[in-house]
Amino acid sequence: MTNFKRTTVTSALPYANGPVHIGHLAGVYVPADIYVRYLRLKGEEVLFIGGSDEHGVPITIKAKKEGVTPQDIVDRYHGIIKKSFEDFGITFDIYSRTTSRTHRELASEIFKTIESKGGFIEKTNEQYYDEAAQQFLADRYITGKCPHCGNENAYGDQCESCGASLNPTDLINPKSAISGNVPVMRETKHWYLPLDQHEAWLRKWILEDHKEWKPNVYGQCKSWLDMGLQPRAVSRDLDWGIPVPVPNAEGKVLYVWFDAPIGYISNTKELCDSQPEKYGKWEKWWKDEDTRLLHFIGKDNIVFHCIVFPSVLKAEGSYILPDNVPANEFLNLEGDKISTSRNWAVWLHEYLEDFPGKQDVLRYVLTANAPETKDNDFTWKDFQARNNNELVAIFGNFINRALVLTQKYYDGKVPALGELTDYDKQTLEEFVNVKAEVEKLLNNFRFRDAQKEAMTLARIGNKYLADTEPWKVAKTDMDRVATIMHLSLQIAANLAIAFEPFLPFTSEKLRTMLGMKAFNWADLGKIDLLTQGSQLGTPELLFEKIEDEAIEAQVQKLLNTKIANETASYKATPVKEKVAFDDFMKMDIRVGTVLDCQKVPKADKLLQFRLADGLEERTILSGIAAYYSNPEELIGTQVCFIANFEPRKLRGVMSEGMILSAEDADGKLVLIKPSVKVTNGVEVK
Ligand code: B3M
Ligand code: ZN
Repeated sequence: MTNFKRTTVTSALPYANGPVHIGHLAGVYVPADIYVRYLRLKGEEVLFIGGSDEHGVPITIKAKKEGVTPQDIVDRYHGIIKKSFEDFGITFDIYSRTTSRTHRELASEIFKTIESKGGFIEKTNEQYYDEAAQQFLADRYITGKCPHCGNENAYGDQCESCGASLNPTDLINPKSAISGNVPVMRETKHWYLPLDQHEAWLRKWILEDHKEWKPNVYGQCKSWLDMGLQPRAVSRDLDWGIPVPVPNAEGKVLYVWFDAPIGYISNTKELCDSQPEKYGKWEKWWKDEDTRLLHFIGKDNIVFHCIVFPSVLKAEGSYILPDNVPANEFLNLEGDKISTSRNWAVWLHEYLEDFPGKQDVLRYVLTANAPETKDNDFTWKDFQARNNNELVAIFGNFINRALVLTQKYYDGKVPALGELTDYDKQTLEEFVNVKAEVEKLLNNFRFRDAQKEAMTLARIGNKYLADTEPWKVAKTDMDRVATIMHLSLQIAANLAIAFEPFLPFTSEKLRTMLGMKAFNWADLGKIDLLTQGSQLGTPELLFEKIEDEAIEAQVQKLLNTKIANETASYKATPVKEKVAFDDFMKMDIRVGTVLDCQKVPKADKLLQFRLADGLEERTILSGIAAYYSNPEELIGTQVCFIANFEPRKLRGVMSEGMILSAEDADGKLVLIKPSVKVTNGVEVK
């Protein structure tokens, strides 16, 4: 859409069953916030809608685990999440929740409208029911054996061991997670949105009319559409959610993915109803053809925002459809998928405890590494490098020099602009292009490149000072210094504007330090932002170096998480009966070097070792062949063995001892080796 009057920006409503982490910020909230700040700076009419998604099964499961109510859970996390967003400068116009009355009413109303227009089909089918608990079981509430990998604790929707997505009826020996009983099949009725009936217009709308959508979004939609759409149930048998608002629907609630996106609308309504003079009627943000609707989401939500929700809106009949859905891929953490259940994450509230005041550093790094076109990795090393080499060494260094030199030579007053040299003109030319480039990138939701481009302003400034060397010129030509400092300060003022969307806290500090009043996007690129003679504030460092220790502490924290996870998933066997010291000393354990190692013919478990044992050589057979597919590779390594083990004949070969290995949690055997090379034949004590 090119001619629009206003923009409604939504960002995915996070589930209120845990705090938010860097993956959320990088994928959804920082890009949405950058975009909204940019539009506001341009003076456009824009609304930024957020909120918590407070229904759904994961919340009831968490509540059950903790022995509290679902309401307790969502109250707790709604507060934590809201605060994290505020702390990171995510400027929602409203951050509300899907348990609000406005939302319950609006979601019910939309359901009823669609229902009255015949937009749903009702179907009865059989589902698992727990007779003891007297309730139907959500997929997550049924566990059993995975038909693919044999994992005994697979869920009715997915096996977390092999990743297979499942139906509850696929499980072998299904059990109710509530009572532990074997569930029975019982008939139940549900409302379905017949997506198959929407397929034709969706195909045209997305595949023909929205070819400009990001390739990852367009591609996912296309593959869904090409597979053919099926009716989707929009109700569930559950006691947490919005009751299905029609007669004969006892015990049924709206499916969380039906009500959650409507939360965008309800939150808009809540805002507009409370401040009509400021925001106008809510309908103008959702029903006016001149309004452009944008959904910022992560890639796992694409189908719901591009196919399901638009079909709901279309079936209702009075709403606009999204103009674009700039979804991102995923951010990984130190090479591993971020996971709430495995605590593999950098939590926003914890980050701020460890790096107080450094919101912008994280915003910067997450944008510089944004998973815009493919999954990306966050590492603490990269975080440190970007802070130290880019924010400190380029941005911060330039600003600091510009301000400190102005302080030194001109008492902190903006000096007069004299005649421009060719080099000045050349610098200004480079600098003027930046605005158009940043804009073009922002308009195409390419935040990562946009920030990089904005950063060239700082590079230009830094280079300008390094090349013109005002501290040397000051010895001979103060008029020239005035011009250099004047231009540098104008570049600094431009940085405050260009970075407002990306690094709002820094931009604000810089604005104050430069004594600038409010500014807008149209000012970007100008070199008369500061007037001659105006007084600057006190120079302060914008960024500070992050030391190795701080980074090592973060890496260590993650390592501890890994160890804790491994310990939690492995139950060590009980310790055996005590042995006396003398008994232990009877064991003669020594170190030897592998001289040769081969598979024993016709014995698929055994490896035959030839060891240098410090005295002569000996042969030992060991049942570890399954774990070392290239036995030759063991030649030259040192192992530990029991030297006085009664020799025994295996497969016709005399085995003189026993090689020690550890049995890992998954049953795999690994050889025990000394941590550094030692002399063959030394004892292990
Ligand atoms: N709560 C899933 C998520 O947090 C879901 C998004 C709803 S957007 C309307 O990723
Ligand atoms: Zn499995």
